[in-house]
Amino acid sequence: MLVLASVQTQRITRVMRMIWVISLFILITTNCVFCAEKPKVTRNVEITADDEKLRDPAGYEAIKELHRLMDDDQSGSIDRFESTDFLQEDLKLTGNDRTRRERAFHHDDDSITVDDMWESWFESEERAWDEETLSNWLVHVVKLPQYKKNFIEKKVTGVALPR
Ligand SMILES: [Ca+2]
Repeated sequence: MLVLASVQTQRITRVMRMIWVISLFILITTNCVFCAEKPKVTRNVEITADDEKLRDPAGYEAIKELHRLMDDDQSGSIDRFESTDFLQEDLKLTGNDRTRRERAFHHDDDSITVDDMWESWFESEERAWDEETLSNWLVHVVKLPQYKKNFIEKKVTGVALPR
């Protein structure tokens, strides 16, 4: 009687194991077939200026420092008087060139905060410059061709400009 029960238990265990293996096989093959038919999903993730502060902390700190240099009274924003002063005294710009840059800097905003500056920089074409575009600017606009080789070797792109 005991032997019969033992044989029956072994049979049940074998059947259970077989059911488990078949279930596992079906699960794996079903998933594989499902995966093979599923197109690869590409997610379009939009990076905001706020996100980029965390991704490029050195760039954000550099913009903060530039803002601090222009914000003479350290009020937290650059007014038109401060930007004019910066363009005239520090950059030695006068006439139409100064007026054009002042308009481009302020647009309709009389007081530019750090985040305003950061957002402008984040959205600028220059920030997206690749190594070649940046080195061309260095040679033809800044007139420092002697540094082109260093910039290319260090793979400097537009993102690094304010640093
Ligand atoms: Ca100020």
